Amino acid sequence: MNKKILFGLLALSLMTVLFSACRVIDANTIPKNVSAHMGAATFIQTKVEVPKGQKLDIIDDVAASHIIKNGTWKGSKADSTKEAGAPDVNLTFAGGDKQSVGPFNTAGTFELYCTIHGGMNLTVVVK
Ligand SMILES: [Cu+2]
Repeated sequence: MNKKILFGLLALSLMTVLFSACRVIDANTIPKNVSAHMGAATFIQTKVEVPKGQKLDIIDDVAASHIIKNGTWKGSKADSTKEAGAPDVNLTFAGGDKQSVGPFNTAGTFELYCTIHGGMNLTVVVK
């Protein structure tokens, strides 16, 4: 009988230690990446602001493929110029997926474009 009580007390103290080790973290205090959403053939918002040192989440909201690289569409011509200080971007999206770019460690304006869809540009302003 005493052994059972002792075991019970041990289990209780162990559980107390385990539970107190779990901290509740407010989700709002975790820094979130800025996100840019993509539709079938466009960026939903064509300009995003990213705080210096942070990453950018690119989210494909639909079942369309996209290949996102450094550069921009100038009319019907793709210009794959990568600005100084821009992170290397070469991401293939299959549809309904999310990938991160960066971190953007240099302040400035950086252009990203989709090689599949003409005119599909995103301007990233890093401050
Ligand atoms: Cu695209």
